[in-house]
Amino acid sequence: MLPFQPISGAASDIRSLFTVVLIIGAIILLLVTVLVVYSSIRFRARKDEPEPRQIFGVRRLELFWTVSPAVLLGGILIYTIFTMYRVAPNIPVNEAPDLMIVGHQWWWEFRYPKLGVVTANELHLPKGQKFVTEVTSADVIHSFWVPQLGQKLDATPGRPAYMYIQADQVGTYLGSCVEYCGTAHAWMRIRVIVEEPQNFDAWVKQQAAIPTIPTTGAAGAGAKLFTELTCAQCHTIAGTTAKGTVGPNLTYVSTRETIAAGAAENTQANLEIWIDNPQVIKPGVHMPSLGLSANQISDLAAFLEALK
Ligand code: HEC
Ligand SMILES: [Cu+2]
Repeated sequence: MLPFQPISGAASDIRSLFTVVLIIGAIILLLVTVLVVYSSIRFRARKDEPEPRQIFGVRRLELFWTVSPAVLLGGILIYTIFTMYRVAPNIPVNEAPDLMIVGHQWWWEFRYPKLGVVTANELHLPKGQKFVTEVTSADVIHSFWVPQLGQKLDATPGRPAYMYIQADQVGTYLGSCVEYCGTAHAWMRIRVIVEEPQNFDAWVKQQAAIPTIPTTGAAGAGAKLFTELTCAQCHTIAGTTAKGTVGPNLTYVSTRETIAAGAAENTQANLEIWIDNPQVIKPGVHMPSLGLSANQISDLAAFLEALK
């Protein structure tokens, strides 16, 4: 189970707290169950037996079952508070964020302001580096949670929240929006790709560069269509006149494994289905179907495919 396979200090602290509370809870449940079963058999009413002696209160016992839960809960409280400080330490106000996460209906925008990279739905992180992260929303309340990374944080419009994100193990980890935010909430997935620092640097270098925009063939025709049609009103592609910010930045869309926040694999066929009618892949989605011809669709898909 994912929460039991932490890839960060914060996630393992959460796991330890959870495990301790779970074990204590299980022991108490067992104890109470055994006592209830034992008492109901041992002290059951038997035929022809007179009414047993009535007992009204035993001070020692009452003291025991009042004080011991109080002590136990007090201990758990202290342990929880310490864990909270370790998992979510205060971030100095003058620390500028390394990463800005913006929730949108129904996708995630990831900005790296210090690196000049903007991407969507797939978060790249260098192994072992601590990122000051700002989480906010462009519309309604969302919530960012990747169980193996640790802390969950709400994305609230107009009220940025902050946390540290650090991943200590290379690999791909999944998360999702965990605050119901409308029709396609279930398809607001997060894919975290943790890489060795040098691979992350190479990714940044590639993502921050202006792509070569094709001018010939199907891809060239697609590039022209993209800026002429309303696509450009909602999407940004560096190196073109497309500067929209309603939808995900598509500058290097082909380097992503999935499209539409995990709703489909990123293949040419799926891109074509998506451009034709996004509702087929992700019902409710805020991207219109433009009623394009098959040729226009395949040119656009060829263009987007070329962006890598
Ligand atoms: C009214 C705004 C709007 C217009 C116009 C628009 N899109 Fe989108 N597009 C969006 C939104 C919003 C999303 C994110 C949908 C989601 O995942 O929930 C999106 C997602 C996408 C994606 C998937 C990106 C990813 O990383 O998951 C592609 C590809 C795409 N659009 C291509 C196009 C093309 C090509 C056109 C023009 C034919 C176009 N869009 C027109 C709003 C728009
Ligand atoms: Cu949601």
